[in-house]
Parts: sequence; C-alpha cells; structure tokens
Amino acid sequence: TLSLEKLNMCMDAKHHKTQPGVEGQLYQQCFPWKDNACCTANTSAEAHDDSSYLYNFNWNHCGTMSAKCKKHFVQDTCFYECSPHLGPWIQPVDQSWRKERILDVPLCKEDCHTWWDDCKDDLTCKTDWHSGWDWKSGINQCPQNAHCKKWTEVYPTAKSMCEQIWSKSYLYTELTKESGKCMQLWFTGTNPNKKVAEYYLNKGC
Ligand code: FOL
Repeated sequence: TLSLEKLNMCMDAKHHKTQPGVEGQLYQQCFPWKDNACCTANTSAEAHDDSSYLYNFNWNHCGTMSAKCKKHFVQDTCFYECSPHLGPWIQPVDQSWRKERILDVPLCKEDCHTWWDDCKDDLTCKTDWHSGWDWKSGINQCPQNAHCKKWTEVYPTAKSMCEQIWSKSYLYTELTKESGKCMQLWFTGTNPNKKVAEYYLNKGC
C-alpha cells in the first residue's frame, strides 16, 4: 500500500467499513470520529452496550465492571472500530473473525494510565482478552482454570494491561499527548491521530 493511502483507511475486520467517511450520527463516546470514521452509526451505538452483538463480549465476567472502568472499554471500542488513521499498524492476521489487526499502536501515556487507574478496583480472570474464554453460554465467561483476581494482580502495571489485554494491539509509551507522537483514545474536536500516523509513515520512508 502507498504511504498516503495508509493515512486514511479501514482495516479488514469484523465490523469495519471498507473506506472511512463521514458519519453524521455517531453515538456518545464515538462522537469525536463523526467527520471521518471506519464505524457505522449502528456499530457506534453497539459499542456502548454490554455483551453487544459486535463480539458478544461480556465486560462483567468477574461481577459487574465499574462504570469508571467500563467507559475506557467503550472508548477503546470506539477507537478500534472507528479510527481511520491506524494504517501504519495494520497487519494481516489469520483469524476466523478478521483478516487484519492492529499491532503495537503507540498509545499516549495518559490514556494508558487513566484506563488502568480507573480499573484498579475491578476484577478479571485473564490477561489476554482475545482468546481462551468459555463461550458455551453465548458470551465469554472465565474458563475453568481462570479465577477472578484483583486487576492489579493480573496487571501489575499500566503497561502490562495496555499491551496484554488485546494481545499487543497497543504499545506502551512514555510519550504524552502533546508530543504528537502517540495515539490518543480520548480527544475532542479534530482527530489528533492523523498527524501521528503521518509522523510514523514519514519516519519509515
Ligand atoms: N480493541 C483493541 N484496541 N484491539 C483489538 O484487537 C480489539 N479487539 C476486540 C475488541 N476491542 C479491541 C475484539 N475482541 C473474541 C474475543 C474478543 C474479541 C473478539 C473475539 C473471541 O471470539 N475469542 C475466542 C477465540 C477466537 C479466535 O481467535 O478464533 C476465544 O477463544 O475466546
């Protein structure tokens, strides 16, 4: 793919549009992506629901996830489904539910730390949330061998959570939002991640 195309594209995955574009009605936390998005309005609404049809994913697998923790997972879902500027980190993958994934997206330190801080009092039973669940009820539940533990036992550091939860979708960085060299899950107004993608594309050529 030409570098310029990588600046504005959607990965070939379960719910992504083929091309990014304007979406007038993106829901709540996905609203910042409305001017240019890889998610549909419907996907953006589903991103806010427990066990939504997107992946039937159950955030409450170790009791009810706290609202302050859940909002980061909603934001991560918006980022994953809606971002049109992930081109530099899109990789082919051999999985039943997607043909492409993101790998080592450099995440801004603030976004990783606030996520981990807000989830500190919650529980989980697995470090990698992409695989190894018990799906026999239709939604993911903790498998036999995995007991619910304190978040901080499963993820001793913010870095361990951000990198391991979605099997290296994110790379932990010490970069701050103002650096312009890391991707932001949380933003308002113009999408700051376009310039970041541009920076990494130019770096590579
Ligand atoms: N957010 C980010 N940032 N990166 C991601 O890759 C990502 N992926 C999801 C949601 N948010 C993300 C999708 N999550 C399964 C589990 C979680 C999931 C999608 C699918 C699942 O079906 N797991 C099966 C294995 C499926 C397979 O690999 O064939 C399991 O065994 O639990």
